[in-house]
Amino acid sequence: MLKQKLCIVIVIGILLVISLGCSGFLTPIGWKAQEKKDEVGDVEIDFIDIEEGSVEISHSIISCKITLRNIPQQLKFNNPKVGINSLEYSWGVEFDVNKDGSADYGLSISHFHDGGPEKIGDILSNTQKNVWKIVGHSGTFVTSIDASIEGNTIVLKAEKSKSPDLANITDKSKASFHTWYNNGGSRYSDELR
Ligand SMILES: [Ca+2]
Ligand SMILES: [Ca+2]
Repeated sequence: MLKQKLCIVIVIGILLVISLGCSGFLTPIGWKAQEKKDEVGDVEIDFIDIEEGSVEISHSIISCKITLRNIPQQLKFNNPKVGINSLEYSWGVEFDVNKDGSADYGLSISHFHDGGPEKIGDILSNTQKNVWKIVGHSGTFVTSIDASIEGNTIVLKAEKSKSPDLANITDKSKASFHTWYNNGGSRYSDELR
């Protein structure tokens, strides 16, 4: 009877060691999260005020989260006071991949005044969702991304298989978070580096 109990204890012990050992192996290689917090209330406009940013990058996906003070259900787009083709809204993450202090790629959702009439709508239906390659002050289109909104958090996801360029963005790339709003009279932005 004592031997049986001892056997059970040993078996449970072995199972525990195996399960703890395996959990380490289950973490995907190269999967490291960068998380940063920003001052709250440093920008007047709540949907521009970054509270927190995080990125998770694996060999197959780049996943970014930007938490704002508030995300309204609807916003105004194509404000007549904003110039046509001017950037009206943007929420995004930039990556410095060669660590020279300037960004090389950006994932963002943004809206440029498209010349259409002023309209009210939700952020996701009225924004383009892209990865840009940044050179100097201009960006060239790389590929499109998936975007969703969970509460006050904007989630941006890029599948690395969609462009060979995306392999350059790794868990060693330095991420910074940016927002932008131009109401035609004032420009608001927040930055978390
Ligand atoms: Ca902030
Ligand atoms: Ca750079």
